[in-house]
Amino acid sequence: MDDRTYTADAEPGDEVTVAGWAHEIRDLGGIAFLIVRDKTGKIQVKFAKDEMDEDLVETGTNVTRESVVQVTGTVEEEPRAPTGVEVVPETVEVVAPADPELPLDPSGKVDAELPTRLDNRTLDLRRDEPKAIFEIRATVLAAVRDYFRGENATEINTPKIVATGTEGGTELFPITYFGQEAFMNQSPQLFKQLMVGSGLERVFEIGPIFRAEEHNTPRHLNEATSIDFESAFTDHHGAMDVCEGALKAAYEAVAEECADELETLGLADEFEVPEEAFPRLSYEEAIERVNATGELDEQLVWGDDLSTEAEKALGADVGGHYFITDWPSEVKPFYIKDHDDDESLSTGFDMMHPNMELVSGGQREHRYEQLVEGFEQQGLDPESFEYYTKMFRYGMPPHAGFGLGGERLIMTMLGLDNIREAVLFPRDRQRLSP
Ligand code: ATP
Ligand code: AMO
Repeated sequence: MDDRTYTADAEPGDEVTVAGWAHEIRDLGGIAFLIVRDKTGKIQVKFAKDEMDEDLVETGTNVTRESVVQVTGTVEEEPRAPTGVEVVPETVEVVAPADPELPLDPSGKVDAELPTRLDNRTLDLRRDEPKAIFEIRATVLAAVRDYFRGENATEINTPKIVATGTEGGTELFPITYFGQEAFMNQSPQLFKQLMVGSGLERVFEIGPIFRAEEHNTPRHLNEATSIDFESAFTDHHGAMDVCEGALKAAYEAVAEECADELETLGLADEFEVPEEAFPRLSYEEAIERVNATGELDEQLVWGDDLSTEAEKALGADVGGHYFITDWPSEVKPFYIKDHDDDESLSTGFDMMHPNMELVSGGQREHRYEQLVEGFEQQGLDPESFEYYTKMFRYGMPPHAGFGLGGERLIMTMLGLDNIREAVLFPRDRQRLSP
């Protein structure tokens, strides 16, 4: 099967072997068509009943939909065929027959609810739209990886089974590890920081994060893909520059390489690469602006986190991607550095899409004493983080970085209603398999 021809490459006059799925069988009496679908598209196979071997016609027209078939034959021009060409078959082989009853219709003629689609992802991804989402996702990840490499960052992989959490204790998944308490990692945060103090200096990781989220929502997953970046000798401004660059590189790659997929998703006309610099609003400006919209029942006061409603109101007001900088220190984690001239203000930032938060980041506390003090202030036991803090005693440079939610990036880029559309096999409260 290795020398098979993809349907998209079949040219008139070619002798081909095409392999794929029986997408549709149309019997018009004297003539019947089998539509074979593969990764690249579809091709019509023609059975002229009076002119062809009976067994061949029998096999080609009685195959059940979605069976795997392999057809050899000659490609001929045929203006009435959907792609302008068709295969006149010499052999048809049913390689793997499909049950006549399918749990979901890959032709898309019968709609299926998301849970049914997720239960049958293999069949679901035989449809053009879901397939397009994952082709775009792959393009985005490749573009971001290339962008970071262009920024002289080294790709790393850090442990997902860990001894301590970093992003808040209630969101941890506990596991047992040879009789010891352990957790699924919520973020590569501490490991990526440890690596900026190594000879690598500038690192990135694209990998899973695990969060026992309190809410079951259209934008939270219990296993998500985090795009993390961390660099020595930079501050939060430098991290925001790289963050903005990575996001724009992802959009540019999709615009350049995924025209067909965008067309499939009905986005060909509306897809826009963000060109302008993203506004950087301080937290203070952000809450003033939210309050000025008049959209909230209760005015925000200094120290409040932005609720979902507040994020929506501000997003609508700004109208594109933007940063919120200089958050109150108390709402940011221990590893975020405060401003030197005002300890109540942190260097933490978020990058927002008008509909939701995509990124958190900031400059990190690299000074040992202040770091340990920060643990104590947040009620964390510095001793259980000793593997991390002690490296701050051996020359830890100033550094900054961010974490970008991969699925939220795809979701906002493509206007998906549910983040689960951007994951092959989502993990949520109701879903542990497939
Ligand atoms: P963080 O980066 O702060 O850890 P996040 O990205 O998981 O958080 P968001 O998705 O931006 O958080 O959520 C913003 C706010 O909306 C949070 O305060 C969160 O608790 C709240 N929130 C999210 N989903 C719901 C929900 N279904 N019902 C009520 N509040 C929600
Ligand atoms: P934070 O917790 O804000 O920051 O996570 C960073 C980004 O990851 C995405 N994200 C999620 N996406 C889907 N489902 C979830 N449950 C989920 N949780 C997070 C969001 C979010 O903005 N260590 C810091 C990053 C840093 O400072 O470098 C962190 O994890 O898009």
